[in-house]
Amino acid sequence: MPNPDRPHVVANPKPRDLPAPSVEEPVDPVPPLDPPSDVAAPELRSATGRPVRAAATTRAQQGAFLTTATGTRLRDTDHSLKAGRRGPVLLQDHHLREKITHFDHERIPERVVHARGVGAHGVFVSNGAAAKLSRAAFLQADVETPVFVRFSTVLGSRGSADTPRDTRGFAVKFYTSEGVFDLVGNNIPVFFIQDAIKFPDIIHAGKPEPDREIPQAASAHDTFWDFVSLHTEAQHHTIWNMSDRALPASLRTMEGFGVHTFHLVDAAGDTVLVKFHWKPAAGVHSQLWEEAQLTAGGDPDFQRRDLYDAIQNGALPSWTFGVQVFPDTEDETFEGIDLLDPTKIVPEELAPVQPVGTLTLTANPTNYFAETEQVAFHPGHLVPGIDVTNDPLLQGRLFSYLDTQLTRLGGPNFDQIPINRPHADVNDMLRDGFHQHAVHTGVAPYKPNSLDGGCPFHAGVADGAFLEVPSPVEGEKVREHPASFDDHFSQPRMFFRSLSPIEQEHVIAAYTFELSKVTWPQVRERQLAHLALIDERLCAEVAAGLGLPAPTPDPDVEVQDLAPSPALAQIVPGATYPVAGRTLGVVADASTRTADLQAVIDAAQAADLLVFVLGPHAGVADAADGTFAVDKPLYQVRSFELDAVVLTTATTPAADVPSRRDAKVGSPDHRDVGVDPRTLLLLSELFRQGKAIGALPDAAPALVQAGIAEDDPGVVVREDAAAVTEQVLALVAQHRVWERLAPLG
Ligand code: HDE
Repeated sequence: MPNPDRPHVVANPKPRDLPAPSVEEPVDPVPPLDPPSDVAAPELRSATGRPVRAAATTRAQQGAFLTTATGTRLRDTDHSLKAGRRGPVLLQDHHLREKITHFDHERIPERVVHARGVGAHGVFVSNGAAAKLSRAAFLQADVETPVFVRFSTVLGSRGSADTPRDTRGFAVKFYTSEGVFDLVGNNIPVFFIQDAIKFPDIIHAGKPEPDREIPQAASAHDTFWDFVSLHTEAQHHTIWNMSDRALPASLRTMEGFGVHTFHLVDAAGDTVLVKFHWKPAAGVHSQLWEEAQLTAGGDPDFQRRDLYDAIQNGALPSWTFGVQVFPDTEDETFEGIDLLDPTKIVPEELAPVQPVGTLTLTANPTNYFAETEQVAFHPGHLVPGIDVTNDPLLQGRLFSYLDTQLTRLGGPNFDQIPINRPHADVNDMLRDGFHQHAVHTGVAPYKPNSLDGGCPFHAGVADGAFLEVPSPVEGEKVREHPASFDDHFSQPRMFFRSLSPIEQEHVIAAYTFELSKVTWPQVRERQLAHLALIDERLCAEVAAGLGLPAPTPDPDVEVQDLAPSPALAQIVPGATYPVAGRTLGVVADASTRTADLQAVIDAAQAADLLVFVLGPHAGVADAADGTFAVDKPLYQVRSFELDAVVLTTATTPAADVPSRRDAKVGSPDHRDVGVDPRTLLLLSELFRQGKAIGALPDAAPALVQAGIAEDDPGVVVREDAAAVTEQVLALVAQHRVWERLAPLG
């Protein structure tokens, strides 16, 4: 137990502000606890969009006593109703049957794609720059619009890990005064396919193979590569998926893209074409493949935890919303790029992203199922001032997202689920159906009518009606795409050649790893032929890793040498980013001085980092002159959880080392060096992952044993604990110590 007379150091992330539970089961009836302050719930609106004046918790369970679903109080939920203590259960036990029946139906079908997701509430504040382009009310200057955001992976099931190599969904629901606008985007600006009719094909190819249902949440398998190597329009998205973009370090460090081109329409009916972008304030940052793999095993919930923790601790994630703007010309191209082709980007150097507002995530959901699982996005949820284009991928999506909710959310009334309710009046003449929450009045849900006084009436443009862009349409019915969709390799080449050398190495490693998992040599060979078209070196390096000859590029395929786009590289030498919400480990043990430990914690917390004290065991541990609370014992912590570390001590082997209960202890030789082997493992992993390492002089022996020199890049050894921490934070601001990851030679 901690000695109250000795200094005691605690560095936990702020606890949720809930009353501490008692050890004994409480027996005095109390009403349900209020939710903690870091969460929010969908704003209280009626099923038809009107604000409801009631406390936010009105929707949650009420009263101190256990009841049936219909409010009858119950005296026992631990025993079924039996004919005698040892007798059979009676069919008349309505409580048992209600409880079990409801439980049997607790699960709904997970999303066919994007099943694994995490959501948060937030606010979007427009800066007004888009007001000249669009009449949408939420884009006018200084308008604040509540939003709900859901991030997701694409391929894995709902229980899969957060960190596979995959595209991430970035879906934003704006509850505007003119109805809901959903921007259902991804963290990669292009898509695998140009036409929605191919969506089942790419997803069937990417999902676990149907015979054995493996691999889970991974593209490194035969069917994925079979498809993308045959359907070559997938090559651009595939190279993005092989890049660091597919391994975001945190959901807070992802860019987002609307992918398709949209119309913006101003008050006069004039239109422009735009592409939507989200730029993270924290900068674009990714995990290394080693980290992603360790994370999937060590903490499959890593990214949702990171998002929740950041919001709970006030390091509020934020993004700038921006648009690339193009004239709405008849041919719908810009600088020769077909704006209807979702496998193409427009480089930012040709059309800069113009900021139009800021999104800030402010609260975690109160209930995962009610909000994150039941939220239903739909690219057809549009508001006046924003309209779709003829992008054939977007056109198919306009059908799909309504259709899928019928099965997933059990009927056509999913817009009435609290998280989906609009913040605008609804008078839609849609009636009945499963789970109808509205109690509609009147007798005439049809138009024209006179019996309900003619209500509802058509709105004119002056009343804020949605007006489709009146684009002329003509043509023969064909199952064909325009010739401009045919270039599948020039932009992948531009992408690869725009990356920094470190990112290029990661792309090479990713293709090599993934193709090494492909069992059919024919598929490897086919994909290598495409890499030859993208970039000779990329192809040669991957081929070498696979032990195959590098093919020569097919002379019949014309690939353009487009100018590189520096904006595509995410590693920008010298760039710094906010450190709020990043993680620091502080290693301490019985030789640590509490003042040093406290100084590290204070300096890091002053910069809003999450600080974890790493110690020899859980609970409270002894320091040289006091005690400290351990957040993560050495047997539990792993490098992927930390952005940097500061050692106040070299650590002597903890009490559990001799038992070798923890496999990380490794070989018995470690015992001879007098340093806990887990500290050495942590240091060597952090070092090779390019993370900052700080140490007080007492900790220097651990660096020596880990083979790290004091003058290695990103290593800080100093007397003053606060000064060490400051320097470490300056390194964290660069995301990583890139010198350590630069290709050798
Ligand atoms: Fe989706 N997609 N998608 N998709 N998509 C779904 O809708 C679909 C596409 C995206 O967090 C589904 O409610 C088709 C592109 C996100 O709830 C489904 C096509 C982009 C999410 C569906 C595409 C996306 C989805 C599954 C080809 C980026 C998760 C459950 C035309 C611009 C939203 C659901 C959330 C979800 C269909 C292509 C993004 C089946 C047919 C391109 C972020 O309706």
